[in-house]
Amino acid sequence: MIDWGRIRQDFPILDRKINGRRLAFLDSAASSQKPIQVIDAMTDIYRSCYANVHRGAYTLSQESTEAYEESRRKVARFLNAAEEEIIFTRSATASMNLFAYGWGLNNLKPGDRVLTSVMEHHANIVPWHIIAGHTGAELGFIDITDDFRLDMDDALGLIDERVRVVAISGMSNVLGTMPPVTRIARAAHEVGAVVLVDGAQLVPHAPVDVQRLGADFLAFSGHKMLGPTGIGVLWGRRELLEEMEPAEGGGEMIREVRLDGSEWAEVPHKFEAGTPPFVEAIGLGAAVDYLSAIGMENVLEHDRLLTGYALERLAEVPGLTVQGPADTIDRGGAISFSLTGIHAHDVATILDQEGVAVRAGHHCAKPLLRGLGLTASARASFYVYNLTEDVDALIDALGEARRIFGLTGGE
Ligand code: C6P
Repeated sequence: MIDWGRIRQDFPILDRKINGRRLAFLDSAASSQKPIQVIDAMTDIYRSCYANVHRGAYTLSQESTEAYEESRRKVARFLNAAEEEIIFTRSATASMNLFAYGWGLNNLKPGDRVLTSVMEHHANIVPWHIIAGHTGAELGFIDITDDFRLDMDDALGLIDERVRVVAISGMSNVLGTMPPVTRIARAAHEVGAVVLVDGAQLVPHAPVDVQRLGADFLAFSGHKMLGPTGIGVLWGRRELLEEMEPAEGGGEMIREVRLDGSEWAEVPHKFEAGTPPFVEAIGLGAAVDYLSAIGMENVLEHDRLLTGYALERLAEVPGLTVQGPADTIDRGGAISFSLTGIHAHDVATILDQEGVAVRAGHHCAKPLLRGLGLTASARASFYVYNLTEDVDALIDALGEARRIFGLTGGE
C-alpha cells in the first residue's frame, strides 16, 4: 500500500499556504510540482561535478557526462526502449517539432496526408500546419464522439493509402480521454504510415511500454512528470531514427565537418545539437526513479481513484458541466468543466482565493474548445501528491464561487 499522504511530504512547495489556506494544487496537467529528490539531484550536480558534457577529458566533465547518459538509460528502462532511441529535447513541443521537421519535411509531398485529431494540443497541430505549407501535404482530423471519445469509425475510415503520418495524443489535456493508440497504430501501419504519439499527458500518468504501444515515435516533457522544465524526450524506433534527418545543426551532432559539408553523428547524438540541457536531463532521471519507486500502475490507479471521486462530487455541483468522459474508463485525471453563470477565469480566481489552483483558458486546444462551443473552461488535474481532501477543497471552493455570484438554484 502506498502512503500517499507521505508522498505529499516530499514536495516542499505543498507546505505553502495560499491566502492562509492549505494549497490544493490541481494544475499538474500544466506542470507538476517537484519532489525534494529531484531538486537535490539537480543542485548536487551544480555543487559537485558540473561541467559541459561530451567535451572534456577531465574528471568533472566525465562525471557530468556519465550522469547525463545514466539518465538516458533510466528513461530508456522506464519506457522499455533502447538507450540510443532516447533523444533529449527541450520539451514535448520540441520533440514533436523535431519529428515534424526531421521526418515530415523530408518525406512528405503534395497529396500525402497527415492525420491527427480535433482534440490535439496546438503542439500537435501547428507544426503540421507549417510542414504542410512547406511540403504541400494535407491535414486530416479525426473527430470525437458525443461522449468525448475519439471517434474510431471516423479514424478507421480516414486511415487510407494517402496517409503517411498519424500523429495522435495518448491523453487529451482537456478531456482526459485516452484514445486506443495501439489500435490506431495497427491500422496506420497497415497502410504504411508512421505513428507519433503525443505522450505529454500519457507518460506522466500511465505505464508506457513502447514495445507494446505500437507507435514509432513518442514525445513528452519532463516537467509534467515531476522533473524540471527545459527537458523533453523524443523516443523513436532506431531504424526510423537512422533514416531521419536532423532538424538542427551545430556542435556535437556531427561526425565530420568540412567547409563543403558535414556528416552526422550516430543516433541519438545527431539529434542533440549544441550543449544539451544535461542538468535538466539528470533531474528527469531522478523523477523517473521517483515514479518507478511508486510504480506507474499505482500512479495510474491513484489518478483513477481521484478522478472517479472528483467526477462523482462535481456531479453534485448545480450548473456544472464536465467536458470529458463521465467515467474513469480509458480516462486520465484532467477534468475540464464549466459553471453556468461564471466565466472560467472568474472560477479560477475565486478558487485561488480558497487555496485551490486550477487552470482556466483554452488549454492550447482552441480547435477542440471551439468544437465544444466554448472559448474557455476551467480544468482540475491530479497527480501523486493529491489526496481526496484536495477534491473536497475544490468542491467547497466551487460552492463559494456560486455563493459570490449569487447562484443559489440549479441554474
Ligand atoms: N499542456 C496544459 O496545461 P510542453 O509545453 O511542450 O511541455 O507540452 C506541450 C503539450 C503537448 N501535448 C499535450 C497533450 C499537452 O497537454 C501539452 C502541454 C499544458 O495542458 C500546457 S498548454
